[in-house]
Amino acid sequence: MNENTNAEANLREVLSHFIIEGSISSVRLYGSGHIHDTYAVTNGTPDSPDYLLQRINHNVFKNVPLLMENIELVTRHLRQKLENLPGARPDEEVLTLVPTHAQQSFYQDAEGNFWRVYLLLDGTRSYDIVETPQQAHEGGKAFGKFLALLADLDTNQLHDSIPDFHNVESRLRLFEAALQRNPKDRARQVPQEIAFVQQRAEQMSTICRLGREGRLPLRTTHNDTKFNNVLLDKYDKALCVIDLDTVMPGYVAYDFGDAIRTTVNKAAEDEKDLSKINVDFHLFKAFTEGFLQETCSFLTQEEIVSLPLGATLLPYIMGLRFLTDYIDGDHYYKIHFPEHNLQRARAQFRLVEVLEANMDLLRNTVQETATLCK
Ligand code: NDG
Repeated sequence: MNENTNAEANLREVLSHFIIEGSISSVRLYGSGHIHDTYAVTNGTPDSPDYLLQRINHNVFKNVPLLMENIELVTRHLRQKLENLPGARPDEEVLTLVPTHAQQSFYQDAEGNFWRVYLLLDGTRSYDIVETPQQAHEGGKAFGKFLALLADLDTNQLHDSIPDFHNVESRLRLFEAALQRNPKDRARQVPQEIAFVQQRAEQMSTICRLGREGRLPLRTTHNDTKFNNVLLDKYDKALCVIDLDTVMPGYVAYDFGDAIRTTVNKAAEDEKDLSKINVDFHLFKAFTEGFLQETCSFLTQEEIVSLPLGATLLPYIMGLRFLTDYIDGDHYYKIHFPEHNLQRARAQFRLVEVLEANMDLLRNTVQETATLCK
């Protein structure tokens, strides 16, 4: 047996613990995620579904059973809400976990790896780069509706799958600690990036501070609203929000900001040529309109004001996390070449600068859109 057949045999063994219909014809690596190992499982039996198999990264998600409880809770809640919504298609609009024969939502193998299986949604696609305002608008609607449907879920029922995930003050402490350790002696290669982080540390803590003062409510937020976490159908209509691992209590500005980070910039998240990093304001406006259409009935005025702050905060946090991982020796994110995390950090920081330079425009667009839909 060569290595590939061996690997596929292992994956098929893992799949045999789940309630799978039909017979599998292939199992292949899938997607562009930085955290888990994801495989598309193709069914050889007509009219039987395809699946998505994931090996959950338990270095990142330290408590997988609690993580899976969150996902069960959230998918159940979304499904119930959609079942009562005229015209909704719960089977296509919510992820479906496939249980194991022991009726668990995950399987742990002898080596301690955790696995789960979802139904693969046929005929859908996601975009790493947004091409049209219509796509951006649909993405805004999808993430907005996600928040709206979960607005009545008691946040106390959710576990923090990664504590302090978007807490920038905590991220800054981890960064300073990595600088102190400096295990690969990389800190001296990046003085400009370090200065970039430190100059903005205070200002970027605004949302944290407002939250602490009780001026921004904690809600059930997605916390990883990269645009490619929305599945669109063949007409480019948003169907389903995926990657529910980080659904936790958070601030709405986090979801808005992370989605803007990946919607308005037509260059890649790790673009090397920083001159290509730009903000497309048509996409910003279209996303904002879709998002507020679904959320402005329940967002407070202070939350609306916080949205443009989220738009600069999230690329800042991502750049900070990429840079921390680079300094620390690349333990967290999958990298595809040695300086990948540094390149990612630089691209994110460039995006922060472009967004900062256009802050007035972002604020006006958000405010005008909110006024129209109130
Ligand atoms: C991963 C990260 C997310 C980040 C993204 C960058 C986790 C669990 O990569 O935070 O925005 O592309 O760390 N997820 O999805």
